[in-house]
Amino acid sequence: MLNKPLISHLYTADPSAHVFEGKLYIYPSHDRETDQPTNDNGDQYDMVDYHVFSMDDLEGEVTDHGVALSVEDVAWADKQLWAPDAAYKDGKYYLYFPARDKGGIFRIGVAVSDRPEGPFSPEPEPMKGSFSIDPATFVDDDNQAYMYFGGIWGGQLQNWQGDEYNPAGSEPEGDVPAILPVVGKLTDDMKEFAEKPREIEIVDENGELLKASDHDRRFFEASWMHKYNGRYYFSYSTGDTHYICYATSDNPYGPFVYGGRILEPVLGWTTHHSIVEFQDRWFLFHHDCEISDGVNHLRNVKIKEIFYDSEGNILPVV
Ligand code: FUB
Repeated sequence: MLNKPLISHLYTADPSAHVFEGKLYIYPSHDRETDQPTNDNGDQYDMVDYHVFSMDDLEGEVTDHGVALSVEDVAWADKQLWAPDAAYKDGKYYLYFPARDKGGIFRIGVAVSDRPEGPFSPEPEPMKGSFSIDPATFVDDDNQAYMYFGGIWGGQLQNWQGDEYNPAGSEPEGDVPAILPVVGKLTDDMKEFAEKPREIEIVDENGELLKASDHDRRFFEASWMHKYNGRYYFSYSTGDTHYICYATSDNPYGPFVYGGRILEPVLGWTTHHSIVEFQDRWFLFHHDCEISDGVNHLRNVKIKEIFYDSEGNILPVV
């Protein structure tokens, strides 16, 4: 299963992988053909539902559990079910997903199930205080959950550099600090933020915030959080330079020190991933556009094994 398209009967992308009940569960976006125009707004990413997939082990079959949530079942959402994530806490499974609301603004919703594969019942409103895209929910060893999120350009994070949505917002250029991703602690019932989401700092080896001009390293979208040997690893996509990078901290709020690249550019514009430990090995789930021969919005999920050195640095995927 390593390095090959994992699913070929549907287009799938943005895979969030988790181990639940001893199996690997994959929560990807479900790409589809569309008449929407291709632009920096991401209109071509015109998805309407999610399927959940599972694997008993890496060599076995991939089971498609069917539609777990549809946009037509989400009262507040208009369109564009983008990159989701899932979490388990206290006997329930939660699916977190971004979508444009009826006013065209990306918000983040939550849906609940008794089973990891769903179906998931959505809450009638988006999470209060949510904005932008790409939720990644991380449940720490003390059972406290956090959501990391945000994405610039089509993900609208540049429109939220203040408390209000500013349609004129744009990505800064030059020596000023880059736009930062956001984290918020979740409530015990996993349905709301327990605090106002705050920015997380990504700094270089001198402790300086990464600069807006540093497109090879600055955050663009695709947050993911995992823990390895007690350290917090925040990984993300650099968007227009197409890298998956990571930064580490001893605190879930950061600051995170830039650590390097995990994945070089793949076929297709977007790159988006998750990192999970399964059966004592570590895996990167990501996507490219192999099956569609390079159509940016028709992607397929792949798995690669990753390794750490003795100091906990993630070795670049070859
Ligand atoms: O799948 C739609 C968007 O493309 C995701 O939300 C981004 O991370 C990018 O992969």
